[in-house]
Amino acid sequence: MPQHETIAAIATPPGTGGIGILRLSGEQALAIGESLCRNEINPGLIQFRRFFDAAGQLLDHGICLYFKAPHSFSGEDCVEIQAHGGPIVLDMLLERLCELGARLARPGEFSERAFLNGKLDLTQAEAIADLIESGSRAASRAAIRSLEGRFSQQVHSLVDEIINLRAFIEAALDFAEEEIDFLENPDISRRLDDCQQHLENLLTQAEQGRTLQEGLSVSLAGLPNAGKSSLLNYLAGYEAAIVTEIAGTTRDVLREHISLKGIPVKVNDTAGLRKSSNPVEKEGIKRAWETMAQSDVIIYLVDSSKGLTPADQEIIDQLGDASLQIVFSKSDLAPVDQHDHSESLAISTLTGDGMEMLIQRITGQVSDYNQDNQAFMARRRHVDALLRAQESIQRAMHTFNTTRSGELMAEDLRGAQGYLNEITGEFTNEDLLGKIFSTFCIGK
Ligand SMILES: Nc1nc2c(ncn2[C@@H]2O[C@H](COP(=O)(O)OP(=O)(O)OP(=O)(O)O)[C@@H](O)[C@H]2O)c(=O)[nH]1
Ligand SMILES: [Mg+2]
Repeated sequence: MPQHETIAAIATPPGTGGIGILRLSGEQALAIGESLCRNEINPGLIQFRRFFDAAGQLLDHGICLYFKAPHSFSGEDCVEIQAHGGPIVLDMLLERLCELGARLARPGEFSERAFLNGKLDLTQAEAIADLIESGSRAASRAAIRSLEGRFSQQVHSLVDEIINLRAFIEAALDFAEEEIDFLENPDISRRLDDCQQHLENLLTQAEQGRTLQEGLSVSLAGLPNAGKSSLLNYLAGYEAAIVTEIAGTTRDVLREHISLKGIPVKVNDTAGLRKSSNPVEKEGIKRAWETMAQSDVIIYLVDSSKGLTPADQEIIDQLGDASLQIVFSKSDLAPVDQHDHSESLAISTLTGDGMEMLIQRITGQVSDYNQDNQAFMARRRHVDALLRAQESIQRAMHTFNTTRSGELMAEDLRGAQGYLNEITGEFTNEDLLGKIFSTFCIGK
């Protein structure tokens, strides 16, 4: 990785604003910044400077900050130039920085350098992007906790636990004759159990963090005319979907990103489920099933005025999953106590009846967790790595309970450790880094 190049970017978003910020990072940052100003820039000071083009013509004036390595975001020499926030003036300044020897930064390159220089680990770098892009307050709070290192600390303490256990088992291998005695030690079983338990807790938290990052995916399902599109519109707060009294109105899956109690939620309105010979409707129903299969929560709407019909029951049986919530719609048309499904909820998009409760149920798990100030941001990649680590620990436990081969156990523990290290980035390849940082914004 040629880190000797000095990179430059406009760090503020495109468009006009009071202030626009340019950043430089690398060995030549100070020299380039000083050439732009035709003046000194000193560390630890906020200095007013004029910015000039190659011909010595004034382009703008503003403030310069110099962060001397390693005391900067990227760990390299960094100069920050605060100019006026117009796209043309910022472009001219950036062009001048490039004439002076900087090259345009790739997306996320400042963060990538911060990672490579050990200023941040990988989860923290990812948390910066997640904080910038967070779609809700809960997500934003979780991201800052990850950035502060809460997730990484837990991963590190789990890695330490595994390293200690590995050291114990590998010591037994070094004294092959005594291996049996060592491995008879009940302490190993207890420590494997502890690892497994801690890993499981971390996995639950990471799943929650992933939900906050990606948004909870909720599908609205039911027979035609059950009131799915009306519910989508109610939750979205505008007429996102067409609502008519004609059964089979919705065909395509409609997706709305909303925030419920500070939790990002993706609501999918789907085609009413029924047997149909219309090819368009058939395709819609196929997509409805696919969407349901991929969602975290399915809200199955039953029209209160019709009650739970055999057709409903057939679909519910087919869905048969814990993430299913049965909700009686149009409660204004039929009193709630007409049906004896005590656990189900009754709502009306007309009167707003039951809506607060429904929102509570949708967000319940995630928000309870978030209220304890426990949640941290996590991504699918982290969850996958934790799952692989869990498999390895389970294999080690199985070996302990069966053949008790120290070598196999040590191998699986080494595997688990590797997967956990992938999360924080101690153990990564360039492809993964490229993939992660390329999704960042330019200037970060
Ligand atoms: N009284 C009453 N009518 C409702 C309520 N919700 C929906 N409706 C009516 O029920 C009919 C069907 O509503 P939709 O929201 O289009 O139902 P859907 O489940 O999306 O139907 P499809 O797209 O055909 O599957 C419309 O005439 C709505 O006005 C409600 O809470 N109360
Ligand atoms: Mg509809």
